[in-house]
Amino acid sequence: MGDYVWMDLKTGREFDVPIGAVVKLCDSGQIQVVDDEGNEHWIFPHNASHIKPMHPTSIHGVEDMIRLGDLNEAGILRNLLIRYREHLIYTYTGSILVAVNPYQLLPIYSPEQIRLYTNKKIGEMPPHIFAIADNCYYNMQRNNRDQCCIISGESGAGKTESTKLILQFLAAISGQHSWIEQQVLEANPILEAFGNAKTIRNDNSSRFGKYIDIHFNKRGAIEGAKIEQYLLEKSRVCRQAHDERNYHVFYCMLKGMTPEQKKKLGLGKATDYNYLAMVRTLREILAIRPVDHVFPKSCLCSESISCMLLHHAQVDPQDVMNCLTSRTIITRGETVSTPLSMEQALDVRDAFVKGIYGRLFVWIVEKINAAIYRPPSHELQSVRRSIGLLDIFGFENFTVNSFEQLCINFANENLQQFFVRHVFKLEQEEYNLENINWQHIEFTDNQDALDMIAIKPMNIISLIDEESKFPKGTDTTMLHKLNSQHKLNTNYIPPKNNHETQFGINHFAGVVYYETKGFLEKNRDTLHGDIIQLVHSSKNKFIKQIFQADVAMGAETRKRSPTLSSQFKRSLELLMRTLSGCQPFFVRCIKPNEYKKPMLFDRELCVRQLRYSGMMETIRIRRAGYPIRYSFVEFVDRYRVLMPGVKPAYKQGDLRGTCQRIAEAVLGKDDDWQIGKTKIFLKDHHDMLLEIERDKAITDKVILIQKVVRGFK
Ligand code: AD9
Ligand code: MG
Repeated sequence: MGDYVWMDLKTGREFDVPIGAVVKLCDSGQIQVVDDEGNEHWIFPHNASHIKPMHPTSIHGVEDMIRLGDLNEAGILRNLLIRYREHLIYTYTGSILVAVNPYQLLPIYSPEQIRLYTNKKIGEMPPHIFAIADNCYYNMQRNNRDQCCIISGESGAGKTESTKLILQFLAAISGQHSWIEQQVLEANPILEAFGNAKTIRNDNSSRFGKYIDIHFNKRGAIEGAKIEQYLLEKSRVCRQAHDERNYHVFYCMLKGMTPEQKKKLGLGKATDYNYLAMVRTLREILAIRPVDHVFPKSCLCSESISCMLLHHAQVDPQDVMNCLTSRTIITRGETVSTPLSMEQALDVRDAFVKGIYGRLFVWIVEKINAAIYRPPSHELQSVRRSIGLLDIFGFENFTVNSFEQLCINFANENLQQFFVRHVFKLEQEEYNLENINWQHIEFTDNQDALDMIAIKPMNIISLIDEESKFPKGTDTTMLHKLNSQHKLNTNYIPPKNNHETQFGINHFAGVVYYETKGFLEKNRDTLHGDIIQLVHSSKNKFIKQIFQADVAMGAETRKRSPTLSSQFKRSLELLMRTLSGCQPFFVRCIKPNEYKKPMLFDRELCVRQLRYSGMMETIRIRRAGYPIRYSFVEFVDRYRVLMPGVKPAYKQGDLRGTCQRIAEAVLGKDDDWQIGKTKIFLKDHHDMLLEIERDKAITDKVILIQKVVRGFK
């Protein structure tokens, strides 16, 4: 009675795994159990195989999942569940942090908590995002290497909140309370106002990716930062899916400005604006607006955005009208103006608005960087170190997915590959190279999917790109090309018939179907020459400034300018290169339910995320593996203080032997560490023990020196 068991209901559903239960009653061979969700079950003798005893570590849970006795999905899931119920949202897998979104403010981020986590080894304190931040900082100084923290998880899982917490911690412990730290922290609300919006997945969804690189001087104080932004979702400015919203800034302005400020800017209330009131399609616009014969001019005119343009962009009203209702084409050296259809006119208007907003966002980030970034002086370059925090838009799979989702999911494939490469591939390669005892651990590799999307010749991105540059290319011809190239690839799902306009990709996090309508237009991302001309004629300095590059380019160069996907691909490649040069930390955010509710743990939703992120294999490799390694020189020089009489590495004849002697003396001969050809391989707890002993030894030495000095006096 009271024993804990695993109960496998054998439902056969893909994401259903055994659930924990406690035995309440045993009566004439029948057993009554209550499962973790409070449901009662009677188990009859013929079903006895459905229950199995639970390992003691699973009963109350463990802080580090590599200690789990039940190393299976059910064990991992229950561990997170029982901790979550006690508001213990953080759990380690070695040094990888798993964070389950609490959807409520927990009292665990106070200045007192920051103090408690400062200068501690991982494992000394309960798991926490602050411990990761502290370790990043400590490693940066100890190893004199740049660090990065890769925060992943699907939309709404808690990446942005985690990023802000790490930033808060670093700003606090860098200890200056300087103007620059303040500026770095205050950049966030501005970025979120312009780049975040409510989606069905997340009330504060980041619609752009960001990499914040925080720079530290040699004393470890923040001396500046630089923000790199990736691919803001511009289409949201004009159109939002049902139950979603435009960027926060619009509502903030309308709600937060004084009546005088609003009057000055000619602003009304949110419902006055189609762009904010979620009017989605032309048909819907027509449904609420009776079409009189002067459409589209009057419609466009009544659009607040056109009024705003006249008001703020300071352009000739007639020029605006011409620009939105007709198009100038040069044929055989003659300039001809052709009228636009209603639909085309609305598209031009939307393209202009997206063009303004996209450039405005880039300008804001540049402005922030101008305030927080200090270019390194030549001699400083070698001493400056940095911690980079990566917070990109999470994996997305909506009912309808478009070009934006393809880019977002492509970025997530890249991150997953970075994780796989770092945690599984490079790790095991090194064990083999160093010839230590090692049993290979299998893992799911998403390289094939990534190859198909963006790496191998004729990949999906390059085909979309090629078709975008081809003047006669359409979304349909693009889909044909994708099909003929990839229809046999297991990661590609072709349309079911000739009428269907969507294709699917088997991503590491699940299959996503992409609606191809509008793909090329979005990828080309060009503004018609008439619009650029209009901007050129503007008397508003700001508008002119943000379009400066476009005006300077000239029509022909503009046509050949890189597409969105090729720019994005390039910036992702640069990002991956930056990350590869750093020591990485990983934070895996888990979204516990789809309702943004506290204390609600949807087991199937969670197991799905744990499965695709490779958590099982991660625990396995972290448990069996040796995450800490030093070259013999590094090890001897760092820990010789623990063995009286050991000379510095450069004076050693047998470095390997000296390493072995130190490790045997401090860690014990039979403990699970190994010596390879050029390095010593350790577990996290070995590192902690060595560091604690080293701290003690150094402190003892300092005390001794002080005594001697005092003796002299
Ligand atoms: V997206 O890919 O940008 O759509 P994120 O960034 O993963 O997504 P975000 O950090 O914005 O998710 O978290 C979503 C919401 O969860 C937040 O607005 C908070 O309400 C909530 N959240 C996340 N983490 C925490 C936390 N540590 N404490 C309290 C949290 N609430
Ligand atoms: Mg976010």
